[in-house]
Amino acid sequence: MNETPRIWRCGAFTLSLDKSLVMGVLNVTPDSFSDGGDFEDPGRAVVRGERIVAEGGAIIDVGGESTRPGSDAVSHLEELARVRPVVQRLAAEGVPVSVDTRHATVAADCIKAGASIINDVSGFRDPEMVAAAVESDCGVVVMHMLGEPKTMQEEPHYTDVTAEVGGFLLAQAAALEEAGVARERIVLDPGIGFGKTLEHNLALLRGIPVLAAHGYPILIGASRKRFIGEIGGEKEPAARVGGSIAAAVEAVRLGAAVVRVHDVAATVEALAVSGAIRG
Ligand code: PMM
Repeated sequence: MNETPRIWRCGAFTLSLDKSLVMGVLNVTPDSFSDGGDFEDPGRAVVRGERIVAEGGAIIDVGGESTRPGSDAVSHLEELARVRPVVQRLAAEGVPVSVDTRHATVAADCIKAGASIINDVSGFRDPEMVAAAVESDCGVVVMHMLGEPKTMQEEPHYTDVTAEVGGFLLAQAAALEEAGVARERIVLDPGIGFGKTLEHNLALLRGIPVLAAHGYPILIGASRKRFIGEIGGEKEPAARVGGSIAAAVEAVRLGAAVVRVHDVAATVEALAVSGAIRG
């Protein structure tokens, strides 16, 4: 067991983890499950990114490929054309920008355009993604996903979900460190909803303290996800605000360092109050 670093090194930024960080979601896709189509136009996407920061978000996570269950992959060129102008303009404003991609060429080009973090939902399984991280000094988010988005929700099965997901994340982190990515650049994410049932998601959230005890900061992305609708009964993802805030507050209380959310202002306010109560 290791001491968790109190900082996250992300390119030019050294983010303090003494307080939890909110990462705001900016999907520049036509088909993401809760905000698909809203920010396809780069100008509107940049305005949304600026709003994330104004509302207290510490990081803007820009994604150009929907990874919702059943979604089709887009071409790397198409993905890059969506994200690059947005990354470039927001990074130029001096904000930490992360690029949510599974593709090394997209990651490398976005780093050149000013991104500070690679957020890889396939957990750096591709050696070229590892190389893209090694060749830069960006932060990395290593996320667990069972298989591929197209099929991941087809009867996902684990013998011990927390042990298996934790084992994968720790092995990937060790491989990244071995390749030359400093520990202080690495954040782990159990991948809520990525090949997981409601029970799997709850087990992973309850298991945050066990994963955090290994010494890497933890990121949780539960915002608006299907399991929140399953519990609360809300079918419309954008209306799952209460459940999303509850998940973010609980995740931080259990030890998450970063939460990835759509409803930035409400989450920042909730975390300020829950943090004050905890002292
Ligand atoms: N979830 C989505 C996309 N990217 N990245 C990380 N690190 N963790 C997540 O949980 C995650 C992610 C899917 O949600 P969206 O369609 O609302 O972006």
